[in-house]
Amino acid sequence: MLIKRNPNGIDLPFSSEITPREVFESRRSFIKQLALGSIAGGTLAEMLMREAFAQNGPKLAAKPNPAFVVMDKPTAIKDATTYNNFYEFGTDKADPAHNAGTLKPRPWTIAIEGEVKKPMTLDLDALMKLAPLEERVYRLRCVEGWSMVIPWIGYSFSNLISKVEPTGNAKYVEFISLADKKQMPGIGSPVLEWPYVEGLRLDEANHPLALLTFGMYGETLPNQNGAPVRMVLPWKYGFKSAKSIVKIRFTKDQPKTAWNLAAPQEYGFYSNVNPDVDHPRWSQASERRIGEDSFFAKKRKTLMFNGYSEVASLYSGMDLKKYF
Ligand SMILES: Nc1nc2c(c(=O)[nH]1)N[C@H]1C(S)=C(S)[C@@H](COP(=O)(O)O)O[C@H]1N2
Ligand SMILES: [Mo]
Repeated sequence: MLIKRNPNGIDLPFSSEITPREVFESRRSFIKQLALGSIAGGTLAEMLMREAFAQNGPKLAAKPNPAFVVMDKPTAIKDATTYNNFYEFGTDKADPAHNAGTLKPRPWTIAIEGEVKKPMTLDLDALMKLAPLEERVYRLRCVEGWSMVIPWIGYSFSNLISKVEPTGNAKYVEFISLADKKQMPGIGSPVLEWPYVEGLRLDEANHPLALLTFGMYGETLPNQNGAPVRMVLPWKYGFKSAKSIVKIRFTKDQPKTAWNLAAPQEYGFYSNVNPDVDHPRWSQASERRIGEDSFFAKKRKTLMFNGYSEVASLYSGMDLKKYF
């Protein structure tokens, strides 16, 4: 991965050149060969340990909600669980699957605080019971130029909002990920300010598409995908969807979010998928769909709001080039 050092000495680890799929694939087959013992440099036992750690969770039942399904073919679970961004476990796409075995997704508590009439601290089971779980097939578009289609399991975040009753002062919601050095080897490196923080305007968070997510592919979330609870915001670039959330704070002021702090000229607060607003270092007009992106495969055109045009009214009257 190419790391650009900016004048303040902050590393900007989002690759200016996306790791081509072929390179990633060849790396993966290298790892397989390593496991088969045909290349020196790692014992089979070590490889099997890592594979075991990367295993998917127990089954999680949820009724498909046909109102939230895209017709695109879902990404293979193998790809969705081995090609990840989760910098708390390393900056390489393969790192989270290899390293996230140290994350303990149970027991887990989540604190909901700030500008709410009913602040609460819930354990995972209580949180999961706030509303019926649904399966929804969403596209997720990474700011780096690739996308996946994943059957997620969760419920609209609006269910949680109504339970905690925001005060009249609440204008934003802040999502704070776990930052535990003992469980997360990547926390030692200063690639971002930890904890990873993301945020939404309250009305964005109330949009039915905003999914508080506990599972994928009929199973509880694998650690590398943000176990045990994360957001999925399909009309925004992937980095807005914070993983392994421990705290949700309702605020008066716009939250200071991790990527915006690291590189404000590159990652705005809104970060809606927008093919007309290029990243300063690359175009956002098209994307590679993971799984169909061989060297010769055509890229797909990126759609405004990632195709979720129903969110457009949230931004009426806003200059989306300014509020990128
Ligand atoms: N806490 C935390 N959340 C995170 C990230 C991260 O590094 N840390 N990466 C983001 C990015 S850049 C993307 S594209 C998505 C990837 O989610 P996935 O691995 O489930 O596809 O998670 C987002 N959530
Ligand atoms: Mo991303």
